[in-house]
Amino acid sequence: MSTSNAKEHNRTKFLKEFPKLVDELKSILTDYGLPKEAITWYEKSLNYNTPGGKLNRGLSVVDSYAILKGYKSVDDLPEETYFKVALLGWCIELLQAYFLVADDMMDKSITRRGQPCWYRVPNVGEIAINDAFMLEGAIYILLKRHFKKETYYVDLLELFHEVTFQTELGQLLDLITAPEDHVDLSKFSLKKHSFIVIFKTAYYSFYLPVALAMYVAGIADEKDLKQAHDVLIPLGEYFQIQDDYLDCFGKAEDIGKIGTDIQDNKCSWVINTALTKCTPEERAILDSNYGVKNAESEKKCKTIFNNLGLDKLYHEYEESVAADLRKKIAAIDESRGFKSEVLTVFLNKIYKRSK
Ligand code: DMA
Ligand code: MG
Ligand code: MG
Ligand code: MG
Repeated sequence: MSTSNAKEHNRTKFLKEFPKLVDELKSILTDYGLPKEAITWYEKSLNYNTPGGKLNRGLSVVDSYAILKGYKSVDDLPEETYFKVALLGWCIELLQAYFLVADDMMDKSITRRGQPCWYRVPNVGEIAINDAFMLEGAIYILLKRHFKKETYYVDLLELFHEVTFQTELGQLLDLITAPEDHVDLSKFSLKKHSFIVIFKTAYYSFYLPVALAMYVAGIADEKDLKQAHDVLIPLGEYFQIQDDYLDCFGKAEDIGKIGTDIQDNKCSWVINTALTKCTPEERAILDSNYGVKNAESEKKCKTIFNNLGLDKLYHEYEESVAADLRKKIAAIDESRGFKSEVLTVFLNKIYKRSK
C-alpha cells in the first residue's frame, strides 16, 4: 500500500470503532432510564462534535503503539488490542470535542470543521455547555469499563486529569490575555505566547497520545516519558504556531474554520512577531485596529503583517524548529525500548501542514 492509501485505510479503520462507542454510551443512558429524546440528543452531540476532524490525536495513539511494539501495520495488531488502543484514541478525540465546543463559545467562533459550531446549531445554544461536560464525562465511563483491571488504569486516569487541567490553564491565560473590551498589546510577548500554547495545545495534543500508547505498551519508564515529553512539547508549540499562522494566512476551505484571532484580540504568534518587527507608525495602527470587531480594522492589521514579511519569517521559523526537533530526536536513548520513530512520525505528520 502507498503511504497515502495506508493513511486513509488507518483512518477508515479507526472511524469504524466510533459507532460502537456511541452505542455503548447510549446503552448507559438507557440503563439509567433516560427518555429517548435525551439519548438522541447525546448521540447527536457525540456524532456532531467528535469524529469530523483530522483525527491526528486519536490516530497517533494507535500509530505510536504499533511502532513501540514493532508492528509493521496497524492491521497486524490483535483485534482486542486494536480495539483498546483505538478506544484510547477516541478518548482524546472526546477530550478535544469537549474543549472545542467550549472554545468556540468563548471565542465566538462561527464554523468548525466546515460546519456551524455546535452552540450555533438551532435549539442548541447554551445547552452546549452541558454537552461539553458530557463529552468529557464519556472519557471516564469508557476508561472504567475497558481499563479498570489494567495495572496502569490509575496512570491513565491521572494522565487524563493532569493534561485536562494543564489545557484549562492554557485556555485561562489565552482568554484573560485577550479581553474583549480592552485591547492592550503591551500585555503580549512571545514568552507569554509560548506558555499559552504549550498549555492549551501541546500537552493534550502531543504528549497525551504518545504517553497513552507508552502506558499500554509497557514502555513507560519515567526517563522515557520525559524523553517523549521533551520533544513533544516543543513539537506541540510548533503545531499551535502553525494554527496561529493559518488563522491569519490560511484558506478557510483548507482549515475548515474562519479565522477570528485578530478580531478576538488573541495573543497569537502572528501579532507577537509583528510587534517585535514593526515601526512606531505601524505599532500605532495595530494599537488602534487589533482586536476591533470589524473587517476593515482586521484588514488594516493584515496589511501590516504582509508588509512586515511575516510569511517569510514563519517559513524561516518552521525550518529552524523542524531542524532543531530532528536533532533532539536523533539524540533519543532507545536502550529501555522507547523508539524515536514515534516522534519522527509525529513530526512528519505536521511538518509544513496547510490544514
Ligand atoms: C485551541 O485554541 C485550544 C483548545 C484547547 C481548544 P484556539 O482557540 O486557537 O483553537 P481554534 O483556532 O481551533 O479555535
Ligand atoms: Mg478558538
Ligand atoms: Mg481559543
Ligand atoms: Mg487558533
